[in-house]
Amino acid sequence: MQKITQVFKNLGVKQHCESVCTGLNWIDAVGSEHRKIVSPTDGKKIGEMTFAGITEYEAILKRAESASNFWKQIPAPKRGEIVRQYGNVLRENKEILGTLVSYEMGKSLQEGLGEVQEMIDICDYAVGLSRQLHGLTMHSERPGHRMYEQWHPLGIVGVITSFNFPVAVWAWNAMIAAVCGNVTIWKPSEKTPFSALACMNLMKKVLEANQLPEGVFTLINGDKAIGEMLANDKRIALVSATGSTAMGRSVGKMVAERFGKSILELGGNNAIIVTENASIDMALRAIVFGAVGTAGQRCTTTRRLIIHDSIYDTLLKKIIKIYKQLNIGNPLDANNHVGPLIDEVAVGHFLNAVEQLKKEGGKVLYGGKQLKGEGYESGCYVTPAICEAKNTYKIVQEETFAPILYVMKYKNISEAIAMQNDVKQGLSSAIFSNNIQETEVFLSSQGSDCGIANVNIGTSGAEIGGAFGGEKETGGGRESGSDSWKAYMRRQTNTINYTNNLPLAQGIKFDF
Ligand code: UN1
Repeated sequence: MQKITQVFKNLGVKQHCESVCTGLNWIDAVGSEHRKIVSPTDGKKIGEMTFAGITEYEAILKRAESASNFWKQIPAPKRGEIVRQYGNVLRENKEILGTLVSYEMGKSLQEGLGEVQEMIDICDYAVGLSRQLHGLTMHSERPGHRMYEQWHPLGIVGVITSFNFPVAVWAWNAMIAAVCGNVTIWKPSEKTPFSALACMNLMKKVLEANQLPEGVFTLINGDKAIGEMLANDKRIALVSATGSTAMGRSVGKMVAERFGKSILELGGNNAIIVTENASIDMALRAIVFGAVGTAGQRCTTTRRLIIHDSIYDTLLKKIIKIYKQLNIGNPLDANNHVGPLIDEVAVGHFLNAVEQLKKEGGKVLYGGKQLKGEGYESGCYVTPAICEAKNTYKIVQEETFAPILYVMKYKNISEAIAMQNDVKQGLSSAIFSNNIQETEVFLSSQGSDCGIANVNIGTSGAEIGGAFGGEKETGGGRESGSDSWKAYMRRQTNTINYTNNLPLAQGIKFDF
């Protein structure tokens, strides 16, 4: 516990926050709510956080509006310089920020550090991007005319993030949005407000050193009501929301109603296909990390395993053997592989899913229980489950945010791909095979229908350089790398006439 207290101190995070953070200075909270935040790691109180209401929201919006006018006029490479400095601050504080993430959220320290590394990576990416916000030039059909397109900032971007990646997903959005000339207002999960506060405290160092105005990056700790304010607010040009499909459906509707833009990164129901031509040892590592990493609480978690019937029994035996060796416990202890679920409500969902699976005719092959006793006082620890199931079961069709791996058999590759695609979600997918015909079919237009399709790599742990997101009920948005930045800007087509005539396009005659 001593170590955690020191972490808070070093990050400048007060464990009793009575005002709302705006990146640089604080706004006093008027009549707002205090929330007790508890760590799933040990069940102990982390601290108390003030959650913003409409008064603080309006104050923050005003700051963001005036910062937006300033920030969009700063040249993009200079905006990149601010992001570069933030990346360096993160490098210096990787260990302590990773520790706080691990303690507050419950993911293993390795994964907490990995999450901060993901922030550093996106900073590097955004710095380079700040000199590459390219538009195209086109040939005009009219003589003496030039056509090109340019990309302008949107203004204010709202970022709603989930508890499972309490810091990295904000960075994917905020760093790209920043080099694109936008200011951001971040509403983190109400379950992990302290990690968010720590990110903003680190940002404060950069804002102060560069004498930037209030409001370029802001944080508003609050609950659903604040998310709805962002979604309904015409002043917010883009809302990027990560979370459940139910949340995305509601946010998406509100934003669409006012013709705002949205990026939705929602639920996944990701499968790995293991064919008879797979390297089993490689597949094993990917399956186990994909299914139990972050205690099954990644949107990219491996939830379904589709195994060729000729290797089904052998592979399952090996997976169960590894599950038996997994150490479950305090995520800050480097010996443990699996930490807790975020809270006891999540444990309830886990246990209910296992029960429902049994009712539908499925079989629990391993795990599926809540852990009790010494080290498990928070009530949030479970043994990851391996369950024999059919893809058509109602429970298999749903995303349960917990470590449950549904295993099923297939006979031919087209059947396996059809099973992989036969869910509502479309985020991540993978095939393990050394047979090029199988892997190419999987990647073809007849193959996986997901936003991410991997070969001999698991479903989770995507790198920031690619566009991240998925199809169907995953929401269709793309964040992070590739050309995802385009969603954070508005495109303008410019046609310039450098002659003394005014010819009309499409050859239209209009003489008088
Ligand atoms: C998420 O779970 O919302 O691909 C994001 C991964 C991580 C990001 C997951 N890089 O597993």
